[in-house]
Amino acid sequence: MTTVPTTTQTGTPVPSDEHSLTAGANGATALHDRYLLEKLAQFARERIPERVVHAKGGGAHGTFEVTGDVSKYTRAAVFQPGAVTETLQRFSSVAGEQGSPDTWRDVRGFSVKFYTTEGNYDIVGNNTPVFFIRDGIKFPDFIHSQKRLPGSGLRDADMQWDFWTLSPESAHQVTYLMGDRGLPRSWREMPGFGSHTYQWINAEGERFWVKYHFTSNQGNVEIDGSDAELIAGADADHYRRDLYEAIAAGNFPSWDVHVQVMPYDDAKSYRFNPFDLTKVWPHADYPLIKVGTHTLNRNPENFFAEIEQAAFSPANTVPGIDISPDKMLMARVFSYPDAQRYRVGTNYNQIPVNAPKAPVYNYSQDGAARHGFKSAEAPVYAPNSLGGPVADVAAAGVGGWESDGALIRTAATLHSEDSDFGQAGTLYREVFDDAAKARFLDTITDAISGVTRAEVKERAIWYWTNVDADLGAKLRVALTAVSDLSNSITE
Ligand code: HDE
Repeated sequence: MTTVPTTTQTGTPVPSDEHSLTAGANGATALHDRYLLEKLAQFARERIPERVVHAKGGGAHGTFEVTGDVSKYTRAAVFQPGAVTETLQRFSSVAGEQGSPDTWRDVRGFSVKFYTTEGNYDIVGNNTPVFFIRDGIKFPDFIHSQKRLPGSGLRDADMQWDFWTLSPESAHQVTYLMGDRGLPRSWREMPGFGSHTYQWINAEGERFWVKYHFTSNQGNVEIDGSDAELIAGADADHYRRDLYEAIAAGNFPSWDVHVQVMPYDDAKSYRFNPFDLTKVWPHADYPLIKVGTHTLNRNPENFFAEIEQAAFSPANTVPGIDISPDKMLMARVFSYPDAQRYRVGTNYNQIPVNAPKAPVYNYSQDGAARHGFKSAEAPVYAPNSLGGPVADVAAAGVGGWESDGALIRTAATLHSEDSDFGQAGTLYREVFDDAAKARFLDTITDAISGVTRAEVKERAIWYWTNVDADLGAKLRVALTAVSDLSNSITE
């Protein structure tokens, strides 16, 4: 094997990778050992801030192929019949840090970046179709309550349940989380959802509201709580390893991509607010329409470069797709690019994994670590009379929506079924079978028995009673049994 000499970052051969420069065998280390200095300084800067949420994850490259015809709903090139688009997908847990076990009960992130001919399109969703809150202003508080106490650095059932029960709109998502969906066997064996309502615009400018569903061709397989705990101890990287090994073995996981489509005008008079992220649209009202298949077929060559630095954002839309008046989504289109500028750096979109395959024409320039630049003749301002790029609303295909009224802060309910607990109750009663209901009761009993404040425990019983009266009654009995048991053990 021929070897090449080690060099400094600037390409100069270095004398040693093993011995520092010292004054004699036992003497002081020389400050002018610039390779030692460079090596240590570079090492100290190897980490970038971990994502404040969704820190632990893994991912792969893939291909999205359109097999259906949804061209009457959107003009987006990525969704036209026969289109094939390269993708990047990242899966993640929400609350745990970088090294946290994959099988802790949590919601899982499901982010897909489509490198389309019209620019990057990102769907940054989860493995559940709803979320804990419906207004982005609550997100930092929600996350604080799920992460760690500032003093002890420990996670804490009191603050988790205090927040959830004071935010009853969380009931639907907490029902998913504490149900079997909270513990998938692998990332390959779980579904994905765009979760929000998005907007599609067709070639005639007609608008529709859509929700994305990714159904796993590996099926939905879950594990129970005790297996999850064992795996968490034995192999913290269980999901990451499973995905990597499956792809390395040529066993490529895939998801069929579907949409629910709501005609634009239905939104005003629908039974509940269709932009409320705590609700699903019943399939009976808006059936799934198949768009195509997404397949993961290539592992990253370098985890840091391609997965850690991957920057997803719901703000990355393409012509024929727009956002909706979902307050969560409107907050997210600010938060993600902001997070990437801080976490990865101003020019994060020039890093190969984030760079679009479509050409970039605009007037932004400079900034830390910029390496792409335009020719010296290109104008640096707009408008200009030098033939520089010109913004074109027709090319952008922006959808938008009508709204009026004074600026207000409100939780006003405008639709007849805008309740917090209704769909959580339906999920518990109609989707969970008896065995799933029993596992659910065990899981919430276990989680709430960690609460120390009586007031919070009582509010948790109130919360689940609102979801389902029978469930609430069973929970009270189960919690009393747990506390009698622990009293008798401590006596
Ligand atoms: Fe996120 N979220 N989020 N989130 N989220 C981030 O972005 C945020 C929300 C989701 O694989 C952060 O790059 C706000 C809903 C995924 O790299 C941050 C709000 C859904 C990922 C952020 C939400 C998600 C993130 C952390 C409330 C599902 C991982 C660093 C308005 C529909 C993406 C980063 C990846 C990551 C903010 C709510 C999913 C801080 C403010 C709802 C899958 O920007």
